[in-house]
Amino acid sequence: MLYPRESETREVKDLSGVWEFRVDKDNEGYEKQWFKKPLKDTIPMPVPASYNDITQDSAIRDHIGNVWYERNFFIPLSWKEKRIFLRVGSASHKARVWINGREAGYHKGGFLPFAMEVNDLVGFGQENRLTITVDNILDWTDIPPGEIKEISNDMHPEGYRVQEYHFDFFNYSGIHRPVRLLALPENYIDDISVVTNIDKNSGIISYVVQVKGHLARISVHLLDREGNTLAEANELEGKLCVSEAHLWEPGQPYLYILEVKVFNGQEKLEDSYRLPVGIRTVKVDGKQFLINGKPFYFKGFGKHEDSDLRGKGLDHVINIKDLNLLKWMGANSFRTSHYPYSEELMNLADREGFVIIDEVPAVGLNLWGREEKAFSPERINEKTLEHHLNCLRELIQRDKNHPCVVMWSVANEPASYEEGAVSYFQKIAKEVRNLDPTRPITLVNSSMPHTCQVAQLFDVVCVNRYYSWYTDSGHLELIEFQLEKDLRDWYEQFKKPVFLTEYGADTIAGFHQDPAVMFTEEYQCEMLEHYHRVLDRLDFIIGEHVWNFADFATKQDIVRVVGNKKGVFTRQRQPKAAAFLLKRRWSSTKET
Ligand code: GCB
Repeated sequence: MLYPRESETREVKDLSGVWEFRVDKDNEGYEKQWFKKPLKDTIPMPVPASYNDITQDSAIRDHIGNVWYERNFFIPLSWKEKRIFLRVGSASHKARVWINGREAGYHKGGFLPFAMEVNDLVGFGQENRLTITVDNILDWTDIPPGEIKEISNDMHPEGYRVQEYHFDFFNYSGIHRPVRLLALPENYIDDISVVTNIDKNSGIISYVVQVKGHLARISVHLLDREGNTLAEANELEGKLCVSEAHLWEPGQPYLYILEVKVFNGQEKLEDSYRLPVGIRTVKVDGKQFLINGKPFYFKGFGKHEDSDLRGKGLDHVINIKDLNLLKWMGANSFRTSHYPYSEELMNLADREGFVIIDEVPAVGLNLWGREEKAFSPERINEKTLEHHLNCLRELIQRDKNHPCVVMWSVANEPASYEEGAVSYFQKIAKEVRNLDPTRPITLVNSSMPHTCQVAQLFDVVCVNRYYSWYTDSGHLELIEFQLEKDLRDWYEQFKKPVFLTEYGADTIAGFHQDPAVMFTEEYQCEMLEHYHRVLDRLDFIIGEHVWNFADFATKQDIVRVVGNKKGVFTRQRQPKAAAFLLKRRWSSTKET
């Protein structure tokens, strides 16, 4: 389903606001059918937001299992002839939806939207009750995966359980993105796909429209920013050509509008949808990553959706501030590490000209030093693969039309050295290429070139490296020798462009020492300088993404000091010294 946009034929009602909320601490809600009657004993909870940091109760912050959200709504009488959908932007990680006590739908996967048609469940001229149960438990059938550990009663009189997971961010939970009601016409535009190409000075837009129901006629217009029609067509599928096209360029984006209208037999307008379209091409060629035929060098960060109080909840203030900070530093790109970000952010990136590596939530597919294998029937198995493939399908369906997305990342740091990873990622790579033959694909690696079994399946070698941090801690002087050898080995072995997708140091803002020691602002700066000297010597490097843009929350751990502090900005988005170093570097190098 297309992103909810209003038009003369479509209405969108945003249900964001204060909802009723109850934690199901004894896991009894389903059995006691809490969905049948208005929820009792509730507290107010904002939507969208993670619920974890909103109250003063650590049991809510650390809750494992179901929570219940509820609110009432009206359906306008004017929607009588409409098809009514409920669309949830994201709920982490599994959600069951009830309307007036009847089940409306279920979705698994915490970072992608889902929608359901609800005409049969809602009433007109009455208040309707919407209940959403959100479950944050992760097991090996999920991405990201997790494990529930039951701790026996020799550790606690009643025993207790913990949610384990092998990824480095707090398992924020709840309804993270807007919940919306949509009113669509009986016969409506269900999907649009565009692929763009460039031929000399002309832009070519190949499009396919899918309509639900009947239609007598379709009109497709390509509009420029001023609303002038530049090209038009009357088929469900076709090509539009713009001469002297304005391209969507990193930092200089131009967005056209593809205006699609469908009419019935009486020439009455049934539905219309306006899709922003950027004309651009992407390609990997030898040692280079080309955007619009020109070599592009990625400068930026691995990020997180993470901020004080909101956790992973959509926040326009944070999103726009972050993009402004990226611009201020001369960054041109980021990776949606380690899960798909909100559609609202993707729309902003299109508009502001940021280049994105779009990642599925396949993080933590690794047991880090444990003897057992991660890719094995008891852990990452056929069921995980099925869900992983499904997330990729949903992600590509959601983001295929965004010019900002130039590459799909199918996983972050899986156990790619295990034999079992090979057939797993063969299936993943095959499916992604099948779904989108137009974009390069990658897998972000922490393995070494001689141990990785899967890099040959992908177009770009992405590697995360922590020399002088997790290895040889404190030894800045070893970085250059080790990193250079490592990166050269990757290139020699796979003959593909290499991208340093993570490098960084935990840095507590305000800690200083000279000569530098770990955790000080001086150390973060010096470390980056060593890495940069190597990157500048190698012609097969296509990008540098510092880890991380801002400090972020993690689970409590002896190696984390109130979260991961590798941010170049604090969690409140104030710069550490490294921000100025990166600003100098990125503002002075050429755009590509
Ligand atoms: C990594 C992971 C990232 C972590 C980072 C770190 O390799 O990809 O999720 O946060 O290291 O800081 O340890």
